[in-house]
Amino acid sequence: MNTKPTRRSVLQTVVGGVLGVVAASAIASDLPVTPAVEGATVSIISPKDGDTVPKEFTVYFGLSGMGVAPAGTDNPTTGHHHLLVDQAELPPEGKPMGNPPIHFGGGQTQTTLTLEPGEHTLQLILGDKFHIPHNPPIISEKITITVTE
Ligand SMILES: [Cu+2]
Repeated sequence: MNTKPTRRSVLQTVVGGVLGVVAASAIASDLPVTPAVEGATVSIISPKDGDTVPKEFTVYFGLSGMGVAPAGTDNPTTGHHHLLVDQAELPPEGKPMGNPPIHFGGGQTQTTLTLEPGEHTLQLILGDKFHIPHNPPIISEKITITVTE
C-alpha cells in the first residue's frame, strides 16, 4: 500500500487548515455566543419517540423557559427552532448553523414533513438571532419514528 501523500493532497490540507483558522477567528470575534437561559428546554411535542406516522405528518415543537422569536430578534432570552432529520451529529457549536438543520427563522413552532417509509430520527436544537446554538446548546431528545408505506 502506498501511503505517501501526493503533492496535491498536502497542498489541499494546508489551504484547508489556514481557511479553517481564519473562519474560526472571524466568528469568535464578530459573533458572541448567546448564553442559554438556565433550565430552558426544547422538546418534540409530537410525534413521540417510537410512534408510527404516515408519509406526510406534522411535527410540533416545544420550548420552555425561553421564548420563540424570528431569527434576527435581538433578545437573548429568545431563539428559533432548527430541526435535524436523520442526522447522526449535532451542528458545530460557536458558529451559525448551516443546512441541515432545517431553520424555522420565522419563529414557526410546527412543520409538515414528507419522509420515505422506514425509520427516521428527529431532533430539535435552538438557535439565537445569528442561528448559533446557545451555550450550552439547547437540544431536544432525539426521537425515532417509523413512517408507513
Ligand atoms: Cu436558524
